[in-house]
Amino acid sequence: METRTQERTRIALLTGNEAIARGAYEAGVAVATGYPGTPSTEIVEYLATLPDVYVEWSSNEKVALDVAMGASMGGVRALCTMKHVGLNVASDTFMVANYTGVRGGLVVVSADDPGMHSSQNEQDNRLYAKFAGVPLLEPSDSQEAKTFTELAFSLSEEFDTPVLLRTTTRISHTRGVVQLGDRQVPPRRPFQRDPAKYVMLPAYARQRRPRVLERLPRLAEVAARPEFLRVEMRDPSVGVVTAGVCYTLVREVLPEASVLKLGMSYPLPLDAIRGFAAQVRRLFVVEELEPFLEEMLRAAGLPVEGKAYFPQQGELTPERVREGFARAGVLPEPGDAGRANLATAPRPPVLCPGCPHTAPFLALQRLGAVVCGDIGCYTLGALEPLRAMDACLAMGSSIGMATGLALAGTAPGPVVAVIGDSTFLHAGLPALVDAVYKRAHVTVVILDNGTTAMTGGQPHPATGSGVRGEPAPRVDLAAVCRAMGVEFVRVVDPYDLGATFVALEEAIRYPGVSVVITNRPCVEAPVKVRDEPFRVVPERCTACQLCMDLGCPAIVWTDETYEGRPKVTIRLDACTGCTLCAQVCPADAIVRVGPGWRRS
Ligand SMILES: Cc1ncc(C[n+]2csc(CCOP(=O)(O)OP(=O)(O)O)c2C)c(N)n1
Repeated sequence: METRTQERTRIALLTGNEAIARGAYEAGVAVATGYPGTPSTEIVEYLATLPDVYVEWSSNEKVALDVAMGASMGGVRALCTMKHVGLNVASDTFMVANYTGVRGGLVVVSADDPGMHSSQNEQDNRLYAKFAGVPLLEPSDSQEAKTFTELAFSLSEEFDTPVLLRTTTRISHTRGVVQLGDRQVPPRRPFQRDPAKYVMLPAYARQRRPRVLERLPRLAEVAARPEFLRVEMRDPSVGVVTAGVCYTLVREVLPEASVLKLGMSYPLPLDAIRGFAAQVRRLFVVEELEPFLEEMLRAAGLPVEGKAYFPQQGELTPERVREGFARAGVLPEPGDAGRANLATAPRPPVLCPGCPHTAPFLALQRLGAVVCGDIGCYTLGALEPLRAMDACLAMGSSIGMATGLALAGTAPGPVVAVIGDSTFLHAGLPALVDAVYKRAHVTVVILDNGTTAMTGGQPHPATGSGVRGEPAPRVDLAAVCRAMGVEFVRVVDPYDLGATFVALEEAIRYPGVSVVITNRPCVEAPVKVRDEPFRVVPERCTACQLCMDLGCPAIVWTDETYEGRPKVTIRLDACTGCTLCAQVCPADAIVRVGPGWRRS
């Protein structure tokens, strides 16, 4: 028996992401894969701090799911994590893995982002569970995040199916108390040849499809088990069916209401819900994004109310839930006093001081390029003052879009694709092959900052290190481009503005696919880059404001003027000493701070 002290240490404050990692660890997961993406990233990062688990950042989500699927076929438990849009990339595998089923338990985590805090859309991945016919678990707090992850592995093996565990930003990033347990590794089931199960030829796939359909009613019975379903009967005048983070919102806003909380939101425990509905006078569904539960309940003949009162776009908050119930006549209209004052100073995102992405955008703007961008820190190049991006869709889309735009022949300037190193390896490679094959007249700029900066600095196949910081084989981006048939490949230091400009100018003139790789480490990761900073000599500054065109947040206006225009100064605490502003200053007014200076 454990002592009290030991018991105390077996409780931890974990975010939902950490709790999922811990749940997988305790369930004996052997292989964990993923591609970074907010709000899912910390699952893999936390697992990498634990022993005895193989953990990898894969080059994209489909590869991550394929690796996890292979491990599952090999009879061990596998976890695969991604943000919601990552499941689009992995969906080709996901929509067949549901047919093949698993051998070792396979849990796919989709961390969704209602409200688009850090995403290009807010798609509701609960729909993927229904689309694929796989069970969908939705934790409401960190403890459930851990428990449901463990249960998901057992369910996966019991029902021979991948399980989709879906969180949203508030669950992923909120800390809660979690009871820890020991790691228990189930016996490894050796790989078994079984082509009828794993080779999805039409003839075999036709045999597997009925299994997807047959298991759903049995899974619906599981959804009614107490570990997943909680019925809280209180005031019978209002009954709310809900799941995930919405459960906590409902409890806060309507503490007296009766609530049916789903842990498994697909397939639904319809009998239990019918029983609940029969006991309440009005039946509501409170859910974020799509009317997923609402439509299924209405199709089951239940008189349910939902999206008529609660918005389909954005995150729900206590205020939005309160307003919805007020519109529905359940709560009084909130007066202004009841409204939270959430006004905060606007802080638009900007590239960091010294960001190596700055110079190529400045050059492309001056060259009049039409820029198809991609997703990463560098997407901020679309904003003032750089304004050097004309389109951006999804990860890896830049090169294909540029090819199409060049084919259209209507662009008012040279067509350029700009893509980060991680994004290039994620989904840029096939598009570059395609551009070469089409003989497209496009320039591809690969912004190689040696990391996946946008999501916090994860390694990728061209960084030379693995998820735990260990040395790893390093893909040579220039060699890859040449091997794909690109004849014009230049590598340039983006801190050298002149060389960057010349390389891009020549690349644009080249009559075919040209690649310019700008190579300079990110100033924040894997180590903070801080060189001696620069200062402005006020008497030399002519307020030409060319340095302001860099959009560097370390350069700020002063009250001093020259011919009526404000002069600038540099915040020494923010300057990284990248030299770009000194390079653009025509008055030589920007100089190193000089001897005697020490960074505090
Ligand atoms: C399909 C998909 N997966 C993951 C993400 C999250 N994400 C956005 S940008 C990015 C990669 C950024 O790295 P890189 O291309 O190297 O550019 P950097 O931020 O370093 O400039 C990731 C992982 C996403 N938006 N879409």
